[in-house]
Amino acid sequence: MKHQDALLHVRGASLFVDDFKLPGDLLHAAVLVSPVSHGEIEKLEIAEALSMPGVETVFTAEDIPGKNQIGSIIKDELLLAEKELLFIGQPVAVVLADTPEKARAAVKVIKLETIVLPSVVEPREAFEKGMLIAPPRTFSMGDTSEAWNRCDCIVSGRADSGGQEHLYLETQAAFAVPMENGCIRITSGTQGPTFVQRVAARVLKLPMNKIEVNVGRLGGAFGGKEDQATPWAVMSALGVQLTGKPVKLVLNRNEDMTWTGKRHPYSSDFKLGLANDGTMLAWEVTYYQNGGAASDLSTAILERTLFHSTNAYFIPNVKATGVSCKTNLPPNTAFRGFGAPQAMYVLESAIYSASLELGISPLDIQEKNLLKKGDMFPFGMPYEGNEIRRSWKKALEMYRSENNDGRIKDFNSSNVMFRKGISFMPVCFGISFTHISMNQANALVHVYTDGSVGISTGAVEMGQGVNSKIAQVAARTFGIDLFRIKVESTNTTRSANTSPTAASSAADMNGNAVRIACSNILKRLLIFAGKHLRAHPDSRIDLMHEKITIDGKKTHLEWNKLIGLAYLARVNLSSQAHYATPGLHFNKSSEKGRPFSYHVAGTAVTEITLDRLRGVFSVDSVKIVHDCGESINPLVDRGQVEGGLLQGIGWVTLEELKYHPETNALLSDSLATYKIPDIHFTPGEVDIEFLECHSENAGVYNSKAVGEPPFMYGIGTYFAILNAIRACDPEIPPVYSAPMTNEKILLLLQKKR
Ligand code: LUZ
Ligand code: MOS
Repeated sequence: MKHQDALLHVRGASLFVDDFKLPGDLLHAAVLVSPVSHGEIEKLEIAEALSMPGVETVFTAEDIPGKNQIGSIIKDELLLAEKELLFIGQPVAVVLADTPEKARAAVKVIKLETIVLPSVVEPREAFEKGMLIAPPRTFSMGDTSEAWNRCDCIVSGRADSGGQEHLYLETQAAFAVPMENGCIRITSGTQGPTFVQRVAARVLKLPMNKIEVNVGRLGGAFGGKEDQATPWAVMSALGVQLTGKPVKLVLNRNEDMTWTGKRHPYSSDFKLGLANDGTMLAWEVTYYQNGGAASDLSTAILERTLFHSTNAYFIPNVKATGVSCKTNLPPNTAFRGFGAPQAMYVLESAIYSASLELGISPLDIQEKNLLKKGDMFPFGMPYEGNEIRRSWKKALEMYRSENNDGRIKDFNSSNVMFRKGISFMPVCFGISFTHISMNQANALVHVYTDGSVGISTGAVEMGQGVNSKIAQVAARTFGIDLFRIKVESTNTTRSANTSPTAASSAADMNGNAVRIACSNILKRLLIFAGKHLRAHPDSRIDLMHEKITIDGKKTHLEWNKLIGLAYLARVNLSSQAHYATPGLHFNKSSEKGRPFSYHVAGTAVTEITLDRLRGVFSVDSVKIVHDCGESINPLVDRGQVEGGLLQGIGWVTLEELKYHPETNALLSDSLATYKIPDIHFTPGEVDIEFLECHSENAGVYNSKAVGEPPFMYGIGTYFAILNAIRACDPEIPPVYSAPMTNEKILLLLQKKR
């Protein structure tokens, strides 16, 4: 089955937030933000802006009727600044005017005078100054201090990884419309409609039932709209409350890139101890996370970093510490992988470093230490699958069967200008929100009298294809054709108290809720059909391919007819269902438990070619063996693997955030200066093989989550480049500082020893 929205997308007929036709009295919002990375408001004058043509009003923190607080896990973020300014892009005032241009023109004439204070933008500096978002946490297993004595080889070092701009095609956007009796309906480009509803209610001082949040679809999100779609939606709603008119707020690309948070940059210290044969014995790591100026989701992201500190490997003695550091950058936030890529990058750096020290290939160290069924993670959960080793074995067999080692060796010894490098990258990613209570979803299913079906869930369609999967689950559960199913918008009135569409788990959890709701209706229909057809009470009634069967034999009673008759007989044709992922628990004082319902694993083999004179490279091929469980939609899953891979390669190579050294203003604030992978950069070959797999604890209909895990295959490209550099000159010391840009490669190649 194709992605359900493909036709709409290619015709330009999909409706994104900015595409809706809105009433003529619509007001457009523009936001005045802090121009300094740290300071205080000395003077804020809005009189001139108010007198500009087309301006309806200007509002600031003083106009907020409820709480000026948008924080989720920790309540430490204001919607609009009061006195202190903590980052460039922090909202200060909102102008409402009859066009976006007039609103932005009025923003320019607001007088904002500030006192500039010293800023901190590096996490280690923040740590030394005691600027923390939360107390540090440590996950440990075994006894590292004792284990060092038994190691033949100990390597230590530092590994840094940079931030990443989400660059969703649709920028942050929302509009809000006044309804009867002080109620407000918000349309938001958010991954978390309930979160928008909750915060809007808090800021506007309304009960949640007076705020309805509707989400049609997002033009991409990647985590950037899990928390950070909220302020713009709440500002729109506040504008409605203050003016009684509809309000729309759409950030332009430059605003979005400069003002909103990104993937967390990390700076980490590692120490890895091994036996001479490459067996890893002890692992100590400290992650300094650059949290930005408010907590946002930083503590949850750091927690996932700790959960993935050993990636796909078993290490018996582990001590992993994470510190979330507060800096004067926009609050960093969720981004595909949610802290796990940062953890995996550090461990791969340590393995690479150890391989040089021991004189054995990284491949041999990796293979020797892959998790086996029953091996313990440092957080007290055993690894229950076998897909890590199976995917590795298959990837290695494919690689060896083509004599790639020989080919690359020949190439590197005969070619003057170019060197090839390869890498293997195993990935093991835990599925479930690490915050246990978030692992719930619900669905509301209506069967209409003409036999068509409408489905509402908490899942947000952001291009990833969750609606296609949900429609397939419904069609399969009922035993009817897919064309009958419509997946409705995500709406807090139809699906209440939902978790954000995140953690790769929306199809798993919402799909399961849909499965339960559909089977509730189906059970009633089958009882009715049995009576209607006067079937023997012991016979087995089913619905298959749109027809009722009795003991496997087709009858004349088909879906449309059945629904019409059931309605007349007053059978309930709707159901609401709830799903809570079973078996999850975690104790935050012992840092042990079972936080994940299962793991997704796979292995990527990356080959690159490096131009040793110019420092540029191309990714020739990436071959991936990936475990999707029993895929509901192989085409959609393949798209997720390809997209995740590319985004991961971009993170470790091209995508570099540059800030002004004095003002801390983002310099890479446009598509001219911030480069993400494009079609020319794409690997020559991307080969994806799905592992045959049957797992007990997997998602809906034994499928597996696919959104985030493939991102981390991209990390392999970094180490393939390091290998190609070594093939140019083995004396060049490796650096563990992502992204490995062309500029960095060139400087490394030119390094005088
Ligand atoms: N979001 C979240 C996530 O709130 N909790 C998580 O554990 C998570 N994991 C991955 C991506 N987003
Ligand atoms: Mo996410 S990083 O919003 O699953």
